Amino acid sequence: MPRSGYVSLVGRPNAGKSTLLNRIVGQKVAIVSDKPQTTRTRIVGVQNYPDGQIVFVDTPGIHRPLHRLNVRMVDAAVETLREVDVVVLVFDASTRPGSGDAFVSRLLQDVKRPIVLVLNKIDLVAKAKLLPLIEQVQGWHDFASIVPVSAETGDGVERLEQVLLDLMPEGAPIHDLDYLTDQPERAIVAETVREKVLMHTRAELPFSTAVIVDQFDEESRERLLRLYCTIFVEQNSQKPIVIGRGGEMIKRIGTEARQDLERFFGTKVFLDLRVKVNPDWRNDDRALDDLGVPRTERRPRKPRR
Ligand SMILES: Nc1nc2c(ncn2[C@@H]2O[C@H](COP(=O)(O)OP(=O)(O)OP(=O)(O)O)[C@@H](O)[C@H]2O)c(=O)[nH]1
Ligand SMILES: [Mg+2]
Repeated sequence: MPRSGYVSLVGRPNAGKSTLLNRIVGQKVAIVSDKPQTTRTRIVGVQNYPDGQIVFVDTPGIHRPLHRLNVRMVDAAVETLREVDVVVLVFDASTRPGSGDAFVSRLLQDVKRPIVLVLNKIDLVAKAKLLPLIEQVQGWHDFASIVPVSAETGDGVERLEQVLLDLMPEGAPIHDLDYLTDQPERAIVAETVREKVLMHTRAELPFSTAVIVDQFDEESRERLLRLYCTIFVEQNSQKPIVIGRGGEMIKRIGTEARQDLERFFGTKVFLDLRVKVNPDWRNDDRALDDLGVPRTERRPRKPRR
């Protein structure tokens, strides 16, 4: 009998969940950055095997939410815990476990499904440190398995996939064999632009940036795909940073995003970017709806003094 099922990738921001998803499905379906809180919604990526199919669900990093955006993000991650066959907890093995990890472990206490712990970024960890780390994390939970990997180099990832496949229930494939992701083309475009903004900016800007596709021009798609996007920032002072001296930064963001999109769509792309200020969009439910971040009932917590 073939096997098939759902696996969610959860963990702290920056642990490497999206890198792992991309590595497993062999394509870039989720953007990646060295800034925390990169992923803002759930992202599905499907991988087929000779003996089954796994539907992977990448999720936003679990953190203390201070804006409505972040409440929606964390809830999107937590909700998957009840909906999947196996939970993969991704831990950055190059960092020391902290209070955030304790919080995530507590969340997992109520999970009835098997939980596999992935120790990621082992390319950054000295071999001698790995065994003591494994002994330490064993105390967190009764894990179905603990698998060290490097999502970056691919080391250990095939072994992880075999472990997960063995935990999947019997069943026919959930999706057609050529189905890769649930991300609409517009989301791929907006996220690609956002990735380049994240890559080239620092401090608060990565967190206060959002991208919307104003126009996705199908008409001459075979020859030239015309895309028009707006990059939102929260403050007037952030606009010149994204535009850069003499428009240098926005040009760079545009060129890099266009190159990625041409590769993804397999066609020439014209990409028009503009920058607008939208104060406090992270707490504006309408703006969040427009951005496709799913709604939730919870309210953000007060900042800790
Ligand atoms: N050296 C090394 N770096 C890694 C590895 N996996 C991910 N990274 C890097 O870690 C950073 C975060 O990776 P992401 O995949 O965006 O992390 P994430 O868990 O999806 O983060 P959020 O979406 O913010 O929750 C990026 O700079 C990656 O290149 C790894 O195995 N080794
Ligand atoms: Mg991510």
